Amino acid sequence: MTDVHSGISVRRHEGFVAEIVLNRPEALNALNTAMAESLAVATAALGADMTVRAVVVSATGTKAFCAGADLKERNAMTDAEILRQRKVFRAAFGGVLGLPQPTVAAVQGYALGGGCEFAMSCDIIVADETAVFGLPEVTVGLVPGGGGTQLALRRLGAGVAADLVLTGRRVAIDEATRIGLVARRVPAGQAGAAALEVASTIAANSPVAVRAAKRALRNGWGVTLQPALDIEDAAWRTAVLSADRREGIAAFAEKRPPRWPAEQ
Ligand code: CO8
Repeated sequence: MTDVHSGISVRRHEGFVAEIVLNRPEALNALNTAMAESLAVATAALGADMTVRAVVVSATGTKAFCAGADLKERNAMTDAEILRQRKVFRAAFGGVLGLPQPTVAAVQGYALGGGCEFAMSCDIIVADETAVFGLPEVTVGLVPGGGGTQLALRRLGAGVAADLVLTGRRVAIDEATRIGLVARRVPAGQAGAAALEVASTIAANSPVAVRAAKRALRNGWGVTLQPALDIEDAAWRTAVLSADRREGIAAFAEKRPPRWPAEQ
């Protein structure tokens, strides 16, 4: 099943996986206001849907995952219009970042500016050998505003983040993998399939445990060790007291695959 919105589509796959597809290949999937509105609406719906256990963010075309904000649209905008657009963009980036389900980006070609920020808003980045990442905002008089400075800082460390954000240079797949931006590198043309496979693996796990684990990973970011361990403890308690834990351990003991209570 596919829902089509302006500039994006949302597909439902077997096994509790949904896929958001950036769908403006003629502009290298550059993000315009209509697409951002669609993303905000789509992510709100997916986030509330308990039948979705993992979300892939992918893009149409081979040349680009997303070339960032639509600079042509912005070129014609007044300052007031850009500030109005900002709210919509924040809702779109915040929508992806805030999904309670694990998210997997499938990157091929350029992931620049907002495109790189979209990828970094996902929990796991799968990229093929054609992938090129970069935060070139300072080269066009901007600062990354889709979470880029803060996500790069947290994902990659202060030194690497400063290098990428302040130079605006592009990073090809070898370096992107080495600095830990890309979790899984796959041959050209296979990012989408590989990301769906990762999402399916996640979606087959305990839904309660996966969501709690994601909360621990996210909420512990940037927190000092002791309070971070308390965040982990809260997630552990959620899982251990759940029907999923009883079923998971019973299935292990009985040497059979688990049937999570939500599926029964
Ligand atoms: N916006 C609009 N159109 C674009 C964009 C873009 N960002 N990027 C590419 N396109 C269009 C081109 O204009 C071209 O269209 P046309 O044929 O009609 O002229 C088509 O896509 C193909 O692009 P190119 O001909 O340029 O293809 P090349 O292979 O020569 O180059 C590049 C590909 C390197 C990706 C090049 O297009 C490029 O540098 N694009 C701009 C990349 C960039 O600077 N992105 C950062 C933008 S700033 C940003 O993203 C801030 C995000 C803030 C988010 C805030 C949230 C709150």
